[in-house]
Amino acid sequence: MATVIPDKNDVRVKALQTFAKEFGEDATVCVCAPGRVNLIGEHTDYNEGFVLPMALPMITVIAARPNQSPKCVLITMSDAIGTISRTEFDISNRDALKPGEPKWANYIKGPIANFTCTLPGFDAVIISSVPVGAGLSSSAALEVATYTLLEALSGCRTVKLSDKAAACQRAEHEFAGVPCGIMDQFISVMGQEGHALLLDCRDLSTKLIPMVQNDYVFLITNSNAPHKLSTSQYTERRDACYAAAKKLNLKSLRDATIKDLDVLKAQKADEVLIKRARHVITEIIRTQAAAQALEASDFVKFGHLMNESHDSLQKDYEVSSKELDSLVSAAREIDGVLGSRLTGAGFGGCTVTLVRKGSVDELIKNIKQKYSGTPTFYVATPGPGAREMGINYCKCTDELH
Ligand code: NG1
Repeated sequence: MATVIPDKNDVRVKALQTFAKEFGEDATVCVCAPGRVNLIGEHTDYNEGFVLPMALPMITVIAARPNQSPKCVLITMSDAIGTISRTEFDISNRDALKPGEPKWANYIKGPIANFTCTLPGFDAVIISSVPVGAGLSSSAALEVATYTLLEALSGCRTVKLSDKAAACQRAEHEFAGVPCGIMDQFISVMGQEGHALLLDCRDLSTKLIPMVQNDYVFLITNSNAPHKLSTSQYTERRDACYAAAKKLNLKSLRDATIKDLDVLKAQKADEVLIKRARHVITEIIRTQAAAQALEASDFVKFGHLMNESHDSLQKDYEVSSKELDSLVSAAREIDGVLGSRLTGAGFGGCTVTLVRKGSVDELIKNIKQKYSGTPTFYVATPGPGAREMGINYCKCTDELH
């Protein structure tokens, strides 16, 4: 059986209740932002290519209240162990904000430093149902939830949603030290219930693709294997792409075609560089084809493209791991599975599998038998992007409703 994703209202009520308990008064604002799963289009966002993610029903919720001080007082509760962590910092001079300890607070400091309107000091409680370090964008969910909170507290709402995503991406670059593309923050801001989103990372144009009722679902499998060396390996991959584009005299690999691989070979470019470029060039083509297949409900084609994507990430981009490969091969053994691939940066984290609804239990059983670790499973349904939530809840009992 797949893990039951915590109900969004339960996460909201828990954040509001924890706020009242810890700060002795009620929160006046409550916001949330979702994690995401990328269906196809991996390591293409920082190459100005296409990506096809969807927002998840797993969310990060922040309950808050202005505190008439220049301070930001933050409390986060880790769902897994139920422990509370608290920190505070001064926001009267936001230019002076710097990343530091605890690390989780950097994902809040970053958006604060990148927010341009006047802000009051505030108390806040953060609770999340997005698994951390699983390639489901828990960091983007926290950055975008924070930015949404700042908009609500200041009344200064960003007109262009892509500007909001870009500010949160800058926060990730500057305060988490990860030179990521725009995908995670963008889908966390722009996700729409019942839809995947084709995003052109060059001009940030989008196309919503309805996930109509059908016989198939996307199953996310968390390997629960830690990311190893992911930031340095990520930077290395990104730099190889930039170097390949430079050799081809192109602004980015988005402008490259398959024929350019021969140009690189003729230039006697490093074999590794050619492999990295081949992944990106073919993945951009695959992602556009996959979006068309999804629109046409051609799931067989979509699954085939997912398989090709994984194989390219494994052999050419070399970001898979033995855990991810083992999950993918166990999935592909099942009859009702149309395609399976790693999702996110790789080096650990999750896979995503397109499977007939009636075969989900058999798929989970087979993975549990073949995989040496302890995986967790989620059926992914597309949820909405960041938003304000209500602050009312029943206070008649301490229990959740
Ligand atoms: P995850 O899997 O969330 O670490 C990373 C990047 C994305 C994108 C994908 C690969 C971060 C925060 N995000 O995602 O921008 O490049 O890898 O497609 O590093």
